[in-house]
Amino acid sequence: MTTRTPHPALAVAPEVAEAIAEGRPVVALESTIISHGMPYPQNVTMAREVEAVVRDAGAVPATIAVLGGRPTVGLSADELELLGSDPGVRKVSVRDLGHVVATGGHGATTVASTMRLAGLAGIEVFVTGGLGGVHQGAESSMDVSADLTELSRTRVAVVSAGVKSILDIGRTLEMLETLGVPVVGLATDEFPSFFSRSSGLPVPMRLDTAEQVAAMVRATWDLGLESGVAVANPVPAEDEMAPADIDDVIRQALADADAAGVVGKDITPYLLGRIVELSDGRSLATNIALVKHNARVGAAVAVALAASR
Ligand code: PSU
Ligand code: MN
Repeated sequence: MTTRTPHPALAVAPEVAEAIAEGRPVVALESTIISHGMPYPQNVTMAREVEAVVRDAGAVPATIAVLGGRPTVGLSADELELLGSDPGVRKVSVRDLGHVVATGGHGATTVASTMRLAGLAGIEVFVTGGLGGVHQGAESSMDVSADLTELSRTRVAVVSAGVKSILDIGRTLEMLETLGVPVVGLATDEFPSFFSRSSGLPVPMRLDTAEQVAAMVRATWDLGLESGVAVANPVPAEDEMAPADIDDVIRQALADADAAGVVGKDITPYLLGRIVELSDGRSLATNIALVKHNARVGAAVAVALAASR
């Protein structure tokens, strides 16, 4: 495989651009998790620590956002601080990219838009916390995250801890199958539900090492398939929450969203914020731990992928 040149509309940090050009391992990181997924200041601390984890594992971190209308790959400490603290930062999925660029705004990118920008930069691996998916009640609301369609059309491997049960996990897996997205459990037979290692649903396929995942990703793309690969990496046992504890919190958060009439792009940020409040911060500790674990695994996949080029 040849190295790629980033799309000219992107501002790529020099360290990241150099690593991409030389085919060294790079890991993309999203910014909606910073701006709309966790409270300040823990969000900024998390963002910095996750970058450090990626570095320690031998890869270059590239957090992605839109800053002053410019899609930016690889952020400074000040830029992470801005994303974590400025209430004017918009939540930007794929459909919002042209608007935020043309109006010169700041945007925090979701899994979908981070994937797309990572792909345009030539980055093959992306680490996040949880994927968006099919919302509960989607059979009438039709609220299905663009994360799923993006996984079907952009060649980036995405390491997550599965999806939260704020979503309909079973329907999310069905939709991923329909879209032709490979979902591989890393050292697990069960698809993880973010806060917990279990969901009651099997993963469609399983691998046990980062090297095996890298080989599968390479094989997928060598066949000419255009899809991403969803790598489901369960939260470490010592950090997981008991399903009984988190289930009550999520049920309450969903009821509150319903009562408040929250819909559309606001629903996921609303639920994430409510879960932190209702769990007295317990869920936040688990969230941060699983993102760091994903960063270690994602960096290992990126290292193995770079070695296979
Ligand atoms: N799920 C989480 N944490 C998150 C998100 C989802 O557990 O931070 C964010 C991600 O950025 C994801 C987005 O891509 O929410 C999905 O939003 P929507 O459902 O509006 O597509
Ligand atoms: Mn939605």
